Amino acid sequence: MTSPDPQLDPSTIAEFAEALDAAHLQARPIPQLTSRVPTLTLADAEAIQAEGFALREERGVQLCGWKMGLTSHAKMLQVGVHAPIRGRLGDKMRLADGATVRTEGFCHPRIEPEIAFVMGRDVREAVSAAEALDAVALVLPGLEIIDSRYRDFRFQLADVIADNTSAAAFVLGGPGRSPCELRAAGLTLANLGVIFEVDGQIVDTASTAAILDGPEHALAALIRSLVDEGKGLRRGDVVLAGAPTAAVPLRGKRTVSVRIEGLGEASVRVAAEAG
Ligand code: OOG
Ligand code: MG
Repeated sequence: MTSPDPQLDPSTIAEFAEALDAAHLQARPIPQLTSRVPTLTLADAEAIQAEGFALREERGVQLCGWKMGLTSHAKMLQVGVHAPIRGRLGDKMRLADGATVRTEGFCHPRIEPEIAFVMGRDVREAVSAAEALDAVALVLPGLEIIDSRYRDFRFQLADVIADNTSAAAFVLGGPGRSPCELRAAGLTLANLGVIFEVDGQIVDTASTAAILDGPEHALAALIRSLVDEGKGLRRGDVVLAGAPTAAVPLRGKRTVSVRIEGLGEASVRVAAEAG
């Protein structure tokens, strides 16, 4: 994933990062960047994502990890983009397990199940999936709220990368298990059952096998892409592996939860919208 240099000039990159940031702050979606610049490259998109996150950092947000997205066929089919992507997680995106979410602050929020990793040590070089898992302290059930800052939740690959892969909020549930504890319990990370429930009804089920060749491969792919750019993961970083099922719209729902075999569950409540 070594990116060539951006094609756009720095002022256009800054303008696009600010437009996406304003869409996020005002919960008002904007036209896709590729409708203005059809030749937007992935390097441009990465630069816009980095610059957009820097704007958040200026407001006091701290990077607390990374997310992989579009790592399952269910997700790729849902959004029509067929390549894994990588986005930044900020500490203010994290909600407590069981938190009540207000949907007014989002453009068109959706929610999806996630497998989350909490890193037990720094990783600064490319590793195999097994080695990546060795650096993990805890594997947790999670939920991610995604919110495209583009109209109609439609985008091409470069658009969604520029938009920090639709990252909006996430919840880590529990109790979770370390990779060792999972193995000792006879469970395989790459084949855990996932049950996704909305308002007490099962809306989807999956296996973690839906995520690449298993969630640890998403972690290893993330590490490779970071190391390519001279970055890495730090102890304590959170990594989301990508949803194994399609996402569902959050508005109008009351409760959403995920149960993952051997890991426990995560949930949110949804506040009724005023008016
Ligand atoms: C892109 C984000 C994808 C996942 O888990 O696959 C993602 C989107 O669906 O808007 O977070
Ligand atoms: Mg996700």
